[in-house]
Amino acid sequence: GFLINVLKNPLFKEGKCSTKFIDEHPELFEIKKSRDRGTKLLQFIGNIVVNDNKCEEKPMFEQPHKPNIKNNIDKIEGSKNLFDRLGKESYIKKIKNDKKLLLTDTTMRDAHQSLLATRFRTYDLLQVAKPTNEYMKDLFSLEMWGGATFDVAYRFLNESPWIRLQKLRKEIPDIMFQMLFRASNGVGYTNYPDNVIKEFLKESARQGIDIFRIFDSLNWVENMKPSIETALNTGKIVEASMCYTGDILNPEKSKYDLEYYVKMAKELESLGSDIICIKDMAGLLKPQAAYILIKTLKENVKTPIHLHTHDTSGNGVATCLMASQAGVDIVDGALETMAGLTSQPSLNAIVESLKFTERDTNIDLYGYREIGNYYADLRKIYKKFESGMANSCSEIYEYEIPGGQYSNLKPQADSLGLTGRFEEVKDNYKEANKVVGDIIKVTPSSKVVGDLAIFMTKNKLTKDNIIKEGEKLSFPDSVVDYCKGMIGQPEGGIPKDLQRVVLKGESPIDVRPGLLIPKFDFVNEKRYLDKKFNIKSNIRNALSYALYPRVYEDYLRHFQEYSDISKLDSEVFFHGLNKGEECDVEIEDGKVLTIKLIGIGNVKENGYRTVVFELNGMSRRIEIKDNN
Ligand code: 3PY
Ligand code: ZN
Repeated sequence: GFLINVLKNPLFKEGKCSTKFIDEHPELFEIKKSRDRGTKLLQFIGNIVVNDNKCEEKPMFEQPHKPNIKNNIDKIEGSKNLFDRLGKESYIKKIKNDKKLLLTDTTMRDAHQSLLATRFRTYDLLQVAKPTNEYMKDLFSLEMWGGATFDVAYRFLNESPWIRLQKLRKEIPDIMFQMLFRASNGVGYTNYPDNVIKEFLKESARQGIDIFRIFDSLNWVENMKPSIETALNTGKIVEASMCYTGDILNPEKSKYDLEYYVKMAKELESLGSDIICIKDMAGLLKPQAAYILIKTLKENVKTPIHLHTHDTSGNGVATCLMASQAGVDIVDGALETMAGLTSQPSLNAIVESLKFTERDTNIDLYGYREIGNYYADLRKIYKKFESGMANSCSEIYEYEIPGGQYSNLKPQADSLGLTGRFEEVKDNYKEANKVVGDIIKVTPSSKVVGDLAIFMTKNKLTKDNIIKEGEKLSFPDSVVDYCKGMIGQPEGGIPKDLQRVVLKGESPIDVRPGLLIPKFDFVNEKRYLDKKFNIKSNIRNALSYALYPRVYEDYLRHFQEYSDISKLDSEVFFHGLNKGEECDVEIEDGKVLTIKLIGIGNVKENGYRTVVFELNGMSRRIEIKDNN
């Protein structure tokens, strides 16, 4: 195509073509470029058709509901406009004085992280970004970034989380954006160099994050300090978090009692945190406990309090309502079609419950339902990522497994040869928690307990024999890291006898790991990426590489091989095409490729199949290796 276009070009025919010809006519390159992109997309789709669908019919889906936009939407000021207009201090004061309960919607982050293995693609979030901006202006914030979304975007969706942030920011200018940040673990699973953590926070603020929810997986405040300080320096809102575990009502669970949380909240306040968050990642905060905890915190700290919980037990809405009664300032919920089970409690239910009370949110649910209907349809396309959990589960109080991990632990156990032994793994999770010293369990400390539980199940270890039997065994990496002090220091310290059998002579650290990890060399690492991938890296490329070197290189390679697949709609992205079916792909503004699957050939001797497509009406044959 490219050559033919050049040859057919009248200037070329007249012999006026020199090497300059192409310089002056970049559109010819455009044709080549888009043809290349077309071929790459056909490769990508062909691969799904042959290898994922095994040449069989895929299910068909309806177009997700398009939210209806009324033209008489109340013109209220969005939280971001308000924050920008008032400045931080007055804005925080206003939150405190507000009678109404404020809400954060987690649909774009924790809800799909908890229900659909974090798989929502930017493409789908953008489809409802404008209605979200119009209808959900009265929210305190949208939690839409951070946590596992950063990793999953690159690793499984082959798209850039930075571009997600930029695009959503453009479409949703009026509502504050909130992210979840794992302090020195960033948006990863391990301690990173201090300079990576700092640059990450600064760049996230520049790209549009307004609120940083910062937690440490062991509630070790020392490990949170650099993040809190850097985030405060960006001028954005900092929500330092206390992860909730145990049960303040249960006298037998005395390690994490009311006093523990009050002390921690005061410490976080003294570090300058604008808001204190109670991060109940496993949904362990029972309604009455929420009332007592919030009432007591309100008597002891001046900052607003933001509650995050999960609905795993089915008590989520009740917990939010009791918290509201005790004076909590903000709670998290998810749109009802993405709420419940291991996700957040239903925002719609909370709004309805508070109508005609003194904490009435004054939210008109019409638009929320319109957007919710979109997600209900969308969720069908993502069905293969549902955990299969069909009902709420009050046994979570016993196991203390965080929402995201709960739905993941079974497949993880299955994949490690423990199919049918999930009950044992769960019991061992409880025992493993005792072995490591009854710790806070949230990414990444929850992995330590989960890995140890699986290890105990496989090796028939119990709490009572693990120290003796453990002498001969090498423990999972996460457990070794924990014992070394590389995840930080838990309340009460790491049990000494465990440390001894796990480390086998190696000495642990007791300082903040960030003090020992060498700085990341941004200049050199950028140079490396530029050379290897023929790109021009900016700070965001470098940060992604710093956090996930292997995953990020794989992403760049995938991009080179298949081009920008974030432009495909999710039905095609996850399920490919059926014979005779076509799709449009807008590869850039106004430039649309129409792709139609015509037929799939038999496997040839070389193991390949010829897949025939039409690309903008022209027949194209693509060779796809059949891996089945
Ligand atoms: C995360 O760290 O991703 C979490 O959601 C923890 O609860
Ligand atoms: Zn959560």
